[in-house]
Amino acid sequence: MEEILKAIENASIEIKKVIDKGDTSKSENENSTGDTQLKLDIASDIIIEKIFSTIPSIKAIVSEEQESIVPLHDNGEYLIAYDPLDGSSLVDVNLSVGSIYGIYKNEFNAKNIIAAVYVVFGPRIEMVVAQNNSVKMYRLHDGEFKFITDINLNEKGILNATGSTQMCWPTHHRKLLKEMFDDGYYLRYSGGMVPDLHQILLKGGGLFSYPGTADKPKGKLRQLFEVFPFALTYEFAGGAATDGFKRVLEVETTHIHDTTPCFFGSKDEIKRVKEVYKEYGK
Ligand code: FBP
Repeated sequence: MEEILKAIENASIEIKKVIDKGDTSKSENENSTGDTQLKLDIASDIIIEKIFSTIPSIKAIVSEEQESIVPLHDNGEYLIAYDPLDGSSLVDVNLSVGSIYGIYKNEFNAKNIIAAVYVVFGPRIEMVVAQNNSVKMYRLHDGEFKFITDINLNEKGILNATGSTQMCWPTHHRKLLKEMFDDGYYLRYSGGMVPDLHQILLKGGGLFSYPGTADKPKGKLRQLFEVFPFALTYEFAGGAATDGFKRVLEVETTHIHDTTPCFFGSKDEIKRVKEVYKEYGK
């Protein structure tokens, strides 16, 4: 695992150069979800694949930007699903973006995720590692990632970040959010999953949600590359993650690009989501 973390650190240093100097225009390709890929997405993907292909303990990888699983080393122990540059369209407006990695054993599914890493590219570059029931944050200083702090969520927070557009929210989601704002929650949403979830983790708690919507009944965020890694991170930090009804880490995967509705937060907010969804959701 140490060599994987080192590989992610090295890839992040390279990706930062691409963000700083890179071309933020669209490429001519679409990814498997039908999004037009930015040249930045492709460049970041190439950096990660090149570095991972040198690590013997990695058996196979799958990128959000690619169609299928790429086998690497037959005798490797780990499978890695990653989103090379989540929220890349925000680079153009100089908001934070991030990379997300889910580390699995045996098969790419929720049952088999054993560790997760994300890297935030903001005014600072920070890497958060969830493994062995703990969540640790590192920051890049003078070319090296240095340990900064353990991350632990409070039982309840004050931030509320929710995706999609209100026009497409189901009625029960609208009700949940209205009640939370009436209770004093602060709206905090940049449109980048990594910085939005990072903020909630570092400020002690709250709720991030991307529900099933009228236009995307199964949500937008992808299970293997985005949702499962953050679910593990939130659980290890003392919070929780649900699809509205059950733990996110009990959601079944039938295809590598499957999506799921998802809610991440401190325990109190997740309990609240489940109560509302149980009563009104389907
Ligand atoms: P991409 O994979 O297309 O970048 O989408 C992921 C994402 O940008 C997340 O980072 C973010 O939480 C979500 O989409 C925002 O979606 P919306 O604009 O619908 O709220």
